Amino acid sequence: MADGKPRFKPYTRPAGGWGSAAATAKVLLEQSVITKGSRALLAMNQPGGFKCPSCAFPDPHCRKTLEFCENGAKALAFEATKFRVTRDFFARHSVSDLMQQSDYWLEMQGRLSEPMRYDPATDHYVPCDWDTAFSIIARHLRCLETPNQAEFYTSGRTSNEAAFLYSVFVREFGTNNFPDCSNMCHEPTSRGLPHSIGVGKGTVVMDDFEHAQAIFVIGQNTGTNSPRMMTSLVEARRRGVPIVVVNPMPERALIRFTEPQDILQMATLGSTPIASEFVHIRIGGDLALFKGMMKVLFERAGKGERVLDEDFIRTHTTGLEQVRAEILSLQWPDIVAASGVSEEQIRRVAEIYIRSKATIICYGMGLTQHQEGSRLLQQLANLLLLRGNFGRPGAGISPIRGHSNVQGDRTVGIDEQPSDAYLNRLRDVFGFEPPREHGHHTVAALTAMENGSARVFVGMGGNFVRAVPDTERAYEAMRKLALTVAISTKLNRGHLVHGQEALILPVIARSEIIHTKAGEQFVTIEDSMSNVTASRGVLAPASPHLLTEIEVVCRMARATLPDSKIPWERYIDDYSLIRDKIAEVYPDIYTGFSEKIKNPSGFHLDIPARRLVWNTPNGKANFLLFPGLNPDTRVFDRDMLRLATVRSHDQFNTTIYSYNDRYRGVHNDRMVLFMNEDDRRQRGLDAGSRVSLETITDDGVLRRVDGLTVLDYPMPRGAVAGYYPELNPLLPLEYHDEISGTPAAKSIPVRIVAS
Ligand SMILES: Nc1nc2c(c(=O)[nH]1)N[C@H]1C(S)=C(S)[C@@H](COP(=O)(O)OP(=O)(O)OC[C@H]3O[C@@H](n4cnc5c(=O)[nH]c(N)nc54)[C@H](O)[C@@H]3O)O[C@H]1N2
Ligand SMILES: Nc1nc2c(c(=O)[nH]1)N[C@H]1C(S)=C(S)[C@@H](COP(=O)(O)OP(=O)(O)OC[C@H]3O[C@@H](n4cnc5c(=O)[nH]c(N)nc54)[C@H](O)[C@@H]3O)O[C@H]1N2
Ligand SMILES: [Mo]
Repeated sequence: MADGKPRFKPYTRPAGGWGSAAATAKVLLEQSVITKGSRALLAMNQPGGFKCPSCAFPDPHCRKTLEFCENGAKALAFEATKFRVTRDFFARHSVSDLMQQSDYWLEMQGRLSEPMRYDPATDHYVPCDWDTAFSIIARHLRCLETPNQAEFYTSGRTSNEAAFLYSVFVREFGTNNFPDCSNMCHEPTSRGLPHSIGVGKGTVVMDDFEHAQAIFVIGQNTGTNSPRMMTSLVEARRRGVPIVVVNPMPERALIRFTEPQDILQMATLGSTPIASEFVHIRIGGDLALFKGMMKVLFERAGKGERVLDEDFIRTHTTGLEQVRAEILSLQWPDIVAASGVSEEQIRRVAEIYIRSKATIICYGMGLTQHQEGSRLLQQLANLLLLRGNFGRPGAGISPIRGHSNVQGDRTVGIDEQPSDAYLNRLRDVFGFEPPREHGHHTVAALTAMENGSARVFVGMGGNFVRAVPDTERAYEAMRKLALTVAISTKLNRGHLVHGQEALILPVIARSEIIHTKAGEQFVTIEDSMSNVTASRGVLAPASPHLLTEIEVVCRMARATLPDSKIPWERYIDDYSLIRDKIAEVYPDIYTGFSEKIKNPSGFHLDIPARRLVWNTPNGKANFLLFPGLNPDTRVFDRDMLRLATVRSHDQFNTTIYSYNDRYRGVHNDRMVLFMNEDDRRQRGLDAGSRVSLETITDDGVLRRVDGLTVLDYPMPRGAVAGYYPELNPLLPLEYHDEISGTPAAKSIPVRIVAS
């Protein structure tokens, strides 16, 4: 538990600044990595160094000596920590004992240091040498009735090289079951945008931020989750570029920010206002906002104003008329009610959009994690297409990805719905016939585990049971498995909720040196803007017993597929051989990989939409129809509130660094419910009272979380927020986007019940 009394005090200063510097120093001290940590910090995101293990935002131009970022430093400190989870630790604590501990406590125990196997006789993890571990995996995988009984999860810290080999191994083994953290994250981007613009990635690069005339930041807590992006926003604001922030929570860093890189600002305690326009949207109200903006454009175009880019629309797009008709049929009172935003403000925001000749729209989980997340994003694409905001400097769509290599992993084959063209190349390059049947994403994998058709789960990083919806069901599903394998760096709940047999396989982390028989190796990652860069660790590995992720994959492959013709052993030592294979399988984007990666600032993977080439079936960018104003299924209940589950400033996904959320004024507590004061009064509740939340569903299952403290917070009416993963028990597995499978973690229908 938190070691202090819960305290709630609104935070009124700018975000960033000295508070950030102090927090960084504190965390380095706590994890006892002051000198080692500072040395590593100097190498982070520098040419020749390693890539920050935290978020996927690109480095701002590689030009600063110390790219300061509080949350990057935290991610590093917790990776470089001096604490270790040893065999003695597991001997002291049974798994049932560990299950009683909090996620925070588990994380604080430090780095995993040797492979372990679960012993059901004693309920303890016991040491297990690597060869035994691989033979256990092989035994289980080889006795399955079909390879589709195994699920191979990936979390987005895994390098391109490791993820690529993992995807080759799993396909040679015979399945496309690739549940991925991306399935809970930016999958609506990957699945929704290709129908619109022919590519499921962003079309913006760093330079575009310097040419943009307006920037939208939608559903994203930038100062906490992609802090390096703040530098671009500060610079844009100083140039007078309007920034429109759309969020149900007035996130502090998006209101006012002190740039820790700016010595003058730091010295004078100055700060920059960020949002020139803050749109206090209802949860899920974005669809109505986008449509309202489009309505303004269509209405004004109808009066003869040149607010649409007619040339662009004529040359590059189809489908405008049906979209125009739908939008013009919508009534303003409905748009205002659904968005929670006044017509006046929607017109003002539309005006900002119209005046800008180059607009970037950035977005995060506030848009993707809805029941119709993919179609919601297609409407965002419509909005951009109307003014031709593609293929010109300073314009485009910019999904801000989560994990540092989540985009790269998908590019190199972590995909449960691979195309035939890709599978053919894989066959030609590696000489085996890959499975053609599409596999499971995260929700489907969980369903298969639940109904007993899945028998083995392998997790390449991550913390599956804690990240997925319906926590109780997920625990039960996991416990039905014959074998669970966790390839990890830190202890987490996923090691404790396990199958009949279970393995923990500890690996070398991003910040650590990889030394093989062929000498020192580096890996590569792809950031949110499709730049591929090298990452070379600088710290000694946390333990001599760790393997690289690559070696784990290769030895798992060799043990499972003894007759495989693929030279797995060679890839263990020489990563350039892996890159050569990546280049062969993806000639369009990766030709010359080994040469190009010598450039210290890496290289950009082609995004056809940037060149106005549309990889859609009709070769055009498409205006797509999504009738209505609500991206979430309607459940009717008089007392319904929409719950967004969000990250605090002191966590990385399921990893909890502390119980504080500085910018939201929360200290020593994570069981809180951010709520509008009038919603609270209407329910006869006192501020600070304890309540329970129940999910509104029609499946007859009671989903309930107790012990939440109500905080008065500037939320829109009808919207509440609380923390992930504590509130995941409230999120039904079935509440997900049909197109992408992404759970609607930002819009859970709930009601408050007395505690
Ligand atoms: N330090 C740190 N960095 C991280 C992570 C971390 O946990 N810690 N996680 C990484 C990962 S995997 C990811 S995906 C990203 C996540 O980064 P973000 O996308 O910033 O993630 P969240 O904190 O989940 O919430 C996003 C925002 O959505 C808003 N929101 C909620 N509902 C709605 C809505 O209906 N409409 C709109 N417009 N906004 C809404 C919330 O108020 C919140 O500000 O960050 C990555 N970086
Ligand atoms: N309710 C709700 N649920 C959500 C979300 C939400 O906003 N709300 N967000 C969703 C999102 S966006 C995401 S991306 C998922 C995140 O889901 P995951 O990616 O599965 O979760 P993480 O917490 O990032 O995983 C942390 C674990 O990864 C391991 N790890 C760390 N670094 C490495 C490494 O270098 N190699 C290996 N092999 N292992 C490593 C450590 O053991 C650590 O405990 O959660 C999703 N779930
Ligand atoms: Mo994510």
